[in-house]
Amino acid sequence: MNPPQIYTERTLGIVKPDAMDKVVEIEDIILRNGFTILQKRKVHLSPEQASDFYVEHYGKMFFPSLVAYMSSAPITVFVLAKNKSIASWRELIGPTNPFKARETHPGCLRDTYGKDQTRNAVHGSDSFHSAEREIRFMFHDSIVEPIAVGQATKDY
Ligand code: RTP
Ligand code: MG
Repeated sequence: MNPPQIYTERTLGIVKPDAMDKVVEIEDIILRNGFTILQKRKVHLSPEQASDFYVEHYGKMFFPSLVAYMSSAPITVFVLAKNKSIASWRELIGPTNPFKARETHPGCLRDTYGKDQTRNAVHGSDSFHSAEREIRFMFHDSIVEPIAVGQATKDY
């Protein structure tokens, strides 16, 4: 008889360029909040890859600055697992705008590490569908042998 299989929800977390100097601190917060880190990778996206990743925002006013920012320097991407990880990670990172986050979710990651509306320190998938797409995008859908997107500057 096969052992029962238990699935835990996965999500994609990113430490964005402006918060890369705090990645160790942020990883510690991730673990203290009960997430398991299934995969981790440091990558430097090209502008084309950053555009593809954030394609849902194509045409919006902030799209060019978002793409320039996300391709400006390396980022660290995490596959995180936890019960209801998608909502739980979004709760931990807080609202998009760090100034708003400061008022409504004091102590959230964007309050603590965000600089402004673009440079807001962290990313979190917003649904099951985007989590699976984003994990595939960053890790080529392989849980064992992640394939870096763009220029991998370091493997962990
Ligand atoms: P993310 O996708 O990065 O987790 O952020 P989010 O869901 O909270 O916000 P979203 O609407 O998906 O926006 C994606 C990223 O675009 C930048 N942004 N800039 N008005 C602006 O200047 C503006 N609005 C959004 C942020 O970096 C945001 O996280
Ligand atoms: Mg989003």
